[in-house]
Amino acid sequence: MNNILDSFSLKGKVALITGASYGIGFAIASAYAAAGATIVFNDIRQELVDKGLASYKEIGIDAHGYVCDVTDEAAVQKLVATIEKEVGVIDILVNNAGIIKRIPMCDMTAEQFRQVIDVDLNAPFIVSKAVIPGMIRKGHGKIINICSMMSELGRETVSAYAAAKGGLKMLTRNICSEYGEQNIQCNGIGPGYIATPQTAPLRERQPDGSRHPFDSFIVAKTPAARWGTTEDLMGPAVFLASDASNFVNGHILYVDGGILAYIGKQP
Ligand code: NAP
Ligand code: GCO
Repeated sequence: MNNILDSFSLKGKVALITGASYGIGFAIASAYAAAGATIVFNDIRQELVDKGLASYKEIGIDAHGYVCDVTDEAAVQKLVATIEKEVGVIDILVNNAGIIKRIPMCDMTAEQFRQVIDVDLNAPFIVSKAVIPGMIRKGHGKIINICSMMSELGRETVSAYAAAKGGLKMLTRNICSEYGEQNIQCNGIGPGYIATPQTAPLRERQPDGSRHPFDSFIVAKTPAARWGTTEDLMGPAVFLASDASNFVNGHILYVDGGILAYIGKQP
């Protein structure tokens, strides 16, 4: 048996991580680079791509960055063709780009609902559809969809986000079903509550200096009694992108500190 750690190597692989100028995508891309992959990322604005390129350079990663709105199918098709020409055929896709709107459902407009569905569910379909033909030509591929606690649970004010992330769980299972025979593994990562810009409003200190009630709530709901960090996601993401997971397909790997298993600490 060769060294089992070799099966976690991403050496020689091209990885596209969407929306990865910062946050969870940036952490996953950094982990992939450390495992040997060539990093490609996109973001919606040039200044964000430039910021991301500088951040990657700061940690010694020579990433390839492109401006692309993942909800724009023509732009995504063009992006993938450009990547294949300039970098190489994509071996690993992480559908990470995402937004959330925290609005009570009856106050949310249909347009606002559609915007969230567009980025968090339609876009993973669009990008996966653009990338899969290259993976089939190569004879292998890894697609990792960034799901959520809201792929399993609802909560007030996140109806669109929960609908999208629930749908993304089933899109993950369907890509597994449809392309498993072409040696494409499609899995999801379901992060718990992670300290990033997206959750900053849920953690900000109150005017009296006390913790945000939601901050205390999540700590009580998490056996690890803490928020997750983007670093907590790195190992699971490398596993799902590597040969070590070649017989793992259609699975949502929850990296949540145990939230889904726990009724929560008695107040
Ligand atoms: P974040 O800090 O808000 O970063 C999201 C990234 O996606 C940003 O770079 C954003 O760019 C980009 N993006 C948004 N819309 C885009 C579009 N149409 N085209 C291209 N890029 C776009 O979020 P995060 O916390 O890192 O979360 C990343 C993913 O993990 C999301 O799918 C999120 O739903 C999921 N997630 C997060 C948590 C958590 O607790 N943080 C937990 C579970 C799942 P802009 O800055 O221009 O918007
Ligand atoms: C919220 C949070 C969550 C996290 C994440 C949990 O408002 O409840 O933003 O949705 O982002 O998805 O897994």
